[in-house]
Amino acid sequence: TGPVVCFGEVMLRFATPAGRVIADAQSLDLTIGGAEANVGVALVAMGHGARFVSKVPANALGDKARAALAGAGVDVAHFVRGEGRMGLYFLEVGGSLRPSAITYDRAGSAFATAAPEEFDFAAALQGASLFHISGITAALGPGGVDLARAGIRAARAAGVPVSFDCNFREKLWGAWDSNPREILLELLADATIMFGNHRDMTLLLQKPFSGDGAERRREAVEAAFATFPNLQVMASTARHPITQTHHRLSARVDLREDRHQTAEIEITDIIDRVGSGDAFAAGVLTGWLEGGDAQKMARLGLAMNALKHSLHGDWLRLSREEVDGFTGSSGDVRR
Ligand code: KDG
Repeated sequence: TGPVVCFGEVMLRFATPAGRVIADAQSLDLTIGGAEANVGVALVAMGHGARFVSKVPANALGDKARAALAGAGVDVAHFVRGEGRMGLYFLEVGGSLRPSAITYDRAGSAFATAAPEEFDFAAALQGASLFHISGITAALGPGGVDLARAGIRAARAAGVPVSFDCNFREKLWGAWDSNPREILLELLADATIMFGNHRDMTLLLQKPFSGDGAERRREAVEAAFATFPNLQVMASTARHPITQTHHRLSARVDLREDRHQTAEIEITDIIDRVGSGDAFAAGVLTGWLEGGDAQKMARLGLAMNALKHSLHGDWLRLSREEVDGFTGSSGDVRR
């Protein structure tokens, strides 16, 4: 199979040491994030090709992000280097008593201010098996919406299926006069694979879909298939926090003619859950690329989602053996 083309903003991530608020931190751990980049890195770890299309500033920060992705095995030939600043995000690491918190410092980034014509989507999409994008790009502002539209249009023109992770980011949509529902409905019309949790579905379909209860999830899936005629795969996770560092997780993948809902698994001693949704997406896409059924996609997604909670940083770079071992060869995820 050809590479998955991931399109989005790559960011520098600065995390406080555990037990320190930003106000008191004297050092910050620097790693690389950005939802679509995270998906690319995890796909490569699972043995698939990923090509990342993005724009970074022509300076040491942009070069660092590009080099880190290249070091993880992602094809960065379609990175654009140019005007603008690097997008940053700061993670105040929580713990058993306090949630983690993200502060963005990304307005006016090289990516967010890029024009669609700066990207050679047609070249990047050559031989690709999938185009992966998320709602974060559109949430960046009207320019981001244009970028998302251009990428999806190019994928359609090239006959490459689109994977879309809704990835609702309230802080980003709330920073401008946006209509996320209208925009996401438009972008999702061309999606073959969709990732959407209960919050995304509530926004899109204007009905409350709480994560609880198989019945509600089934309704949300039915509504998604009815609303988006091109949709073939709908994937979601449900998370039930017990404490800040102990959650129960399950995954559900629906195809038009097949579905699988995993059992709930316990995630304890959570080290870092940022990027777990991206790891889930990469797991589902791995199953899809390998021609797997709903069960394989859901099990790989859940295993990678779960394993990401044990790792610092946004990225899941584990061996395929470890992920497959966690998934088990029959039944549901082994604990
Ligand atoms: O999914 C992880 C992302 O939230 C993180 O990398 C930052 O891309 C990011 C965003 O916009 O939230």
